[in-house]
Amino acid sequence: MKISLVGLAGCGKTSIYATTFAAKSPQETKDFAPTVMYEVRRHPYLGLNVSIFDFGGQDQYRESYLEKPEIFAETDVLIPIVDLHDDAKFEKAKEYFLKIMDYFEKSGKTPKVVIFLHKYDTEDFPKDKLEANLKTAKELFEKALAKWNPTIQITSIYDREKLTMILRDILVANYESLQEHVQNAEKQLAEINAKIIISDVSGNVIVHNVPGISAGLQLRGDLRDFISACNTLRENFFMTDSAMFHGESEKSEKHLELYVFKFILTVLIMRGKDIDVESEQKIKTLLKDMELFADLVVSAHSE
Ligand SMILES: Nc1nc2c(ncn2[C@@H]2O[C@H](COP(=O)(O)OP(=O)(O)O)[C@@H](O)[C@H]2O)c(=O)[nH]1
Ligand SMILES: [Mg+2]
Repeated sequence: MKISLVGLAGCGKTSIYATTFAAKSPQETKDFAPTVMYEVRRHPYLGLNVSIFDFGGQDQYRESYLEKPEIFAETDVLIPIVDLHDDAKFEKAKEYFLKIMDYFEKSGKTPKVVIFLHKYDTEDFPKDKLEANLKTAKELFEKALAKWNPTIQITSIYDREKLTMILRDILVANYESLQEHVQNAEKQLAEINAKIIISDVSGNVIVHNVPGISAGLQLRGDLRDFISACNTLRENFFMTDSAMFHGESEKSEKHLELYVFKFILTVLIMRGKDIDVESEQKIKTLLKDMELFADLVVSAHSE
């Protein structure tokens, strides 16, 4: 799967990548150096190889991509990024996006387009100006790219939870019918009286109900290591596709269960000794659904 981030210099491409995929904090992006030419980062997600192309936005590089637009080829999802703090460049950004779309049209294969109206925050920026720019940008870019049925998202690295969920949905949408399971799980998790984290075996969080457990898509290091170790044992010791691990504290006050489904998906449950019957039942339903989810991911891979 190839995701291409495009936009003028300084619009926030590298920051979006860094705060979601690479566990960097929004503050750390402040002194990023401009991306030279383009950078490709590979990131496994649900057993799929995702390549994120970050196209440097300075004038000379933009020119060179447009001269050799083949580097955009095979893009599955194009994310044009608009800097809402810089309305003077809206027109220039529009021209650039249209030139890229022109290439896709000529190549006969257009990607899915998700426009990010980005920097929707008042970090060193006045609120009224921000709202005015949002309105202008929405109309301008929606109209300019209408032909390709874009989805529009309003984003900021300072609302990282939201940005992460938007990217997760883009990644999951690649597998048909998975979206529904993710939404289901989200609903179920809100109703269960236990801490639950659903992630892939590489520690990319898909859904959770534990505040502060992840930095963007990346699960906290200790839990990521635990999952990785269990997954290795599943493979080398149990030699099965799926396995379950159970731990508890000395006086059984706290319980921890890890389920690995189909060498791809994991469900980590942290709960107290006594859990209500209703939650118990909901956990069972959730596990069944996640088992099915894992099957769907595996079959999507073999297609
Ligand atoms: N206020 C605000 N600043 C951002 C946001 N995203 C990126 N930036 C800042 O914009 C500047 C340029 O970001 P960078 O990711 O290097 O832009 P790129 O040239 O498109 O890769 C950095 O100082 C970032 O901290 C955002 O959502 N809100
Ligand atoms: Mg950059």
